[in-house]
Amino acid sequence: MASSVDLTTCDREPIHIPGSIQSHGVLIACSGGDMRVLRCSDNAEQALGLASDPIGQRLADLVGEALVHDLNNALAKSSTPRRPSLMRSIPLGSRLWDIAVHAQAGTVIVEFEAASADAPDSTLEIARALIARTQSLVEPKTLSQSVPRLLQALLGYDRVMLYEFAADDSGKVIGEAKVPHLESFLGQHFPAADIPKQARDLYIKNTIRVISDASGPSSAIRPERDASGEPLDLSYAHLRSVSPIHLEYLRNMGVGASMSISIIVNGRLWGLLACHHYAPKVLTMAQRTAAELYGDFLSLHLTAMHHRRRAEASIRARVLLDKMLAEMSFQHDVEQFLRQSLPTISTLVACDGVGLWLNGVWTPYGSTPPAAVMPRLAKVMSGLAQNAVMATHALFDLMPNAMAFVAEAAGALVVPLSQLPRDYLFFFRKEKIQTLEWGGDPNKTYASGPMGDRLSPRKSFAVWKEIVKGQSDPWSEDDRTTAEALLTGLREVILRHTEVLAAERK
Ligand code: BLA
Repeated sequence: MASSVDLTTCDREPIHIPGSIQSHGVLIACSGGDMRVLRCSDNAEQALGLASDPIGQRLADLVGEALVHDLNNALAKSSTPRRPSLMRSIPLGSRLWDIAVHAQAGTVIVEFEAASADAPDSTLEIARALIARTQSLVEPKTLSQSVPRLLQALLGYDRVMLYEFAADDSGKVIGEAKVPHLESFLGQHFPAADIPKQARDLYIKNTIRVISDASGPSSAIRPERDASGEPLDLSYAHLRSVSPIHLEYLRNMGVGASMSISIIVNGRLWGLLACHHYAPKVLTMAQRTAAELYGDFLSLHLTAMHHRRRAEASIRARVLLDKMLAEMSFQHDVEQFLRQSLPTISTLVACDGVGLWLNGVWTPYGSTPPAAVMPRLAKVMSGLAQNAVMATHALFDLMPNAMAFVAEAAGALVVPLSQLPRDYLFFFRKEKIQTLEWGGDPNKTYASGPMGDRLSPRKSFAVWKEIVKGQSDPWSEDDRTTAEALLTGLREVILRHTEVLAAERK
C-alpha cells in the first residue's frame, strides 16, 4: 500500500486497511460463530508457537477450547467494536499474553501482545491518579499546562503535547511537557494536512493509537484480500500499522515512538494529547487502557468547561447590555451613546479593534481598517444577511483589496444593528501571522526522508504560514454566541430609546 501513497493524496490514503500490523503483537481474524481462522499476521505461527499454519483451522484447535470459550464470553460483554474486550496474562505457547478481542462486521479480531507484569488493578490506579489531579483544573491555561505534565509523569514519554484543532482543522500546540534538552514546540501551528481528514475521522471512532516503533518492521496480514476481495478493516485494532507517511514524519523528527489520545468535545475532534518518545516504547495494556479512560474523562471535562464558558459569555453580554439599558434612559443621543460604549463593547470578544457604522458615520476604536474603505465594507455587508451575525477570518474573500490592510484588520465579526441594510457593529482581528515566528531553535535541523522535507515540523509550520497569509484567527462559537447576544441586546437598546423618546414627546 505504501507505494500508492504520496503527499498529494494524503487524505485518500486508506489508513484503516493498511494490510499489516505492528510486529510486536500478533493478530488472528476469525469468522464469527464457528471461530475459524480467516486471516492472520504472518508472525502468528512462530510467535504463538503454533504447530501449523493457522489459516482455515478452528481457533479452538490452535489455542484450546477454554480460551475460545473465554474469548466468546469477552465478546458477548462488549456490544461495540470501539472498545475491544481485554484479557490479561493468558498462557499460550511458551509465554503469557494480553489479549484484546473485538468483532468488526461479523469478523472476530483477536490481538495478542506479550503480557506485562502490571498489577491486576494498575489500570484503575493510573486512571484514578490522572483523573483526580485533573478534576480541579477548570482554567483553560492551567489545564493546558498541567495535563501534559500529569500524563508525562505517569507514562514516561519524553514529550507530551496538548494539540488543539482550529475551526479550519489546522492545529496548535497549547500545552507541552518535555525532557529539558528537547526543542520546544509550544505555541507552534501546523496545517490541517499534517493530520489528514480520514485520520481525524478515524480518531473520533477510535480514541487511542500507539506507535511502538516508528522504524520497526510491520507484519503483513495474509491473505491480504478475502474471498470477496476485501482487505481487513483494522479501524479498531490496537496493533494497526500506521501510515508510512506519518512514520516518515516521526522519523524525520527523530521520534522513535508515539501515542496519541483523542479529545472529543460535542462530537467534534477538539484536539489530541500527542506523545513522543525518542526510542521505541511499548505501553502495557494497563497503561493504554488508563490513557484511553483518561481521554474519555478529559473529553467530558472539556465539554463541561465549554458549556460553562458559553453560559458565562452570554451572562457577561447580558449584564453589560442591562447596564447600558439602565444608563440609556439618561442619554438622549443613542448614537452618541453607542459610540462612547465601544471601549466597553470591545471587552466582550477577543479582538484587536471595534467600530460602529451608524447612519453612514464611522467610529473606530483600536485597530480597524482605514476609514476610507469603510463605505465599501458596509456596502459589502448590506449584500449579506441582515438578521444574522456574520463572521469571516478572511476579509479578502469579500473584498479583494482587503490584503492591503491585513496588518490592521484581516477578519471581522459583524453584528447588523437594524433590519435595514444600514448599521453595523464590527469586531476586527489582525492577520494572525503578523507577530508569529517559528519559536524553536534556529540551529536545529530536521532530517528528511524519501518523501522530502515537507514532512518535518519547521517546513510544516512554513506551509501553515503560507496557507493562513492574510487571515485572522477564526471566530469561535463562543464569539458568535456573544455577537448574537449583542445583536438582540443592542437592537433592544435602540428600540427602547425610540420608545423613551416617544414617551417624552407625549
Ligand atoms: C497522523 N499526524 C498524525 C498524528 C499526529 C500528527 C499527532 C497522529 C498519530 C500519532 O499519534 O503520532 C501530526 N505530530 C503531528 C504534528 C506534530 C506532531 C503536527 O508531533 C507537531 C509537533 N502528515 C503530514 C503530511 C501528511 C501526513 C504532509 O505531515 C500527508 C500528506 C499524514 N499524519 C498523516 C497520516 C496520519 C497522520 C496519514 C495518520 C496516521 C495513522 O493513524 O495511520
